[in-house]
Amino acid sequence: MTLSKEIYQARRRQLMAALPDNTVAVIRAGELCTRNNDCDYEFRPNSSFYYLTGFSEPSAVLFILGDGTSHLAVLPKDPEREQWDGFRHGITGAMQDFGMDQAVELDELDDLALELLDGASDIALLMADEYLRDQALAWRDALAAKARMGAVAPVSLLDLSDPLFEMRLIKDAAEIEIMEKAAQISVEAHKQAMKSVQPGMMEYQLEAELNYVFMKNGARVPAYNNIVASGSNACVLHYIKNDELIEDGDLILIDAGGELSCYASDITRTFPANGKFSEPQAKLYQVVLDAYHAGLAKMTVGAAYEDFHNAAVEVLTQGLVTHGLLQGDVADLIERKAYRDFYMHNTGHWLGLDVHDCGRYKVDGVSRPLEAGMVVTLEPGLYVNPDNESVDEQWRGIGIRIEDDILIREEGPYVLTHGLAKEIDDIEALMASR
Ligand SMILES: [Mn+2]
Repeated sequence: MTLSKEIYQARRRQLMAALPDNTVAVIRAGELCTRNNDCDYEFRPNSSFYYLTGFSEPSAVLFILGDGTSHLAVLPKDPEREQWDGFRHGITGAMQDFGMDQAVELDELDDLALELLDGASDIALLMADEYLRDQALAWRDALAAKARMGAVAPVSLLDLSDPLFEMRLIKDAAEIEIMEKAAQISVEAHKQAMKSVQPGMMEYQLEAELNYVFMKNGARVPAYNNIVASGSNACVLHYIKNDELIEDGDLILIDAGGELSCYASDITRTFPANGKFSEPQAKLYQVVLDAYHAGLAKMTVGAAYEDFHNAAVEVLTQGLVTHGLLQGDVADLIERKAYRDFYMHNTGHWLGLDVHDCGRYKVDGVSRPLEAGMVVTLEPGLYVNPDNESVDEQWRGIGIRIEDDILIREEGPYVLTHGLAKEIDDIEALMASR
């Protein structure tokens, strides 16, 4: 799915309107990365660059002037390289198909930069891009060295992260449509995993079912490394080895989402390998599910970002006390963060072009209010370390997380990842239909 070039042009103008007058913004696509010898990883453009251009060839560098006028340095057309590596848009394509006012070949990058930056007050860039920071200073120095010939060097570097990330944080209708498609592809992948799991499989064999459904439906790559964790592997939060045997009686935690047009989806489900939750598994699962529902109720316009996390923590802590994993007064245990032994991550994050998307969580030191158009994950969990001897043996090694992607709307939260079982009965019924 691609958006019209007018959408990208409007984004570039909107960004520049948020920066001081006489600023030139520079942002780059990123470089191809070697996997081994002469094999590269598949290229995936920098999310912010892609957000402003829709252009996904490596090495490209974008300059935007104050009025939104846009210049792109691109890989040249090269029949021989294209024979080996594939199509390039070249300068003509960059202008015609991507709405650039001017495009040049990459070997003219420095000339273009010096022409555009001469007389600009500031250079705005993503300050975290160390390489570009150095390059921008070199351009500044080159202009300063030509001062007697009339060149005027920019006086400062500005970080464009804040205005750009605030734009990316609020999704427009076109983005939401893509994100719901990505979410629904991932829903199908998780259904397929629940239907195909059998004790005796390797975790990566179950992972293959996810990748098959992602790709078959247009999500060429996962948005992040698939987590397929059986048994106590689920207690390792970023378990990606996925190379152990799935055993009868295990719970399986899958955290996986497809990427569509560079937009991420992010779903976690936890289900029994043999299709039926054991009693202790079901008890803790229900606590996490109740925390999910308590969190979802707080995902309304105007609620503070931290509210849904706090609501989930309260339910989780209460559940840990009810089942004897923690002892004491719930409010006091929350105050002392005693739940951290069993719940060590936050209950969500922004979602968009990056799975952990950009945007501030606090503004002026306080948790910011949720706004329509934000997409947030909701992902409470409980993880009982297999070596935790402070709890009864029946709980040890149980790891559970339930995660959906939530669009904040005026009329209330909308679950983009709708249609995927999470109630115990629904999961067992889906698995019984195998
Ligand atoms: Mn997540």
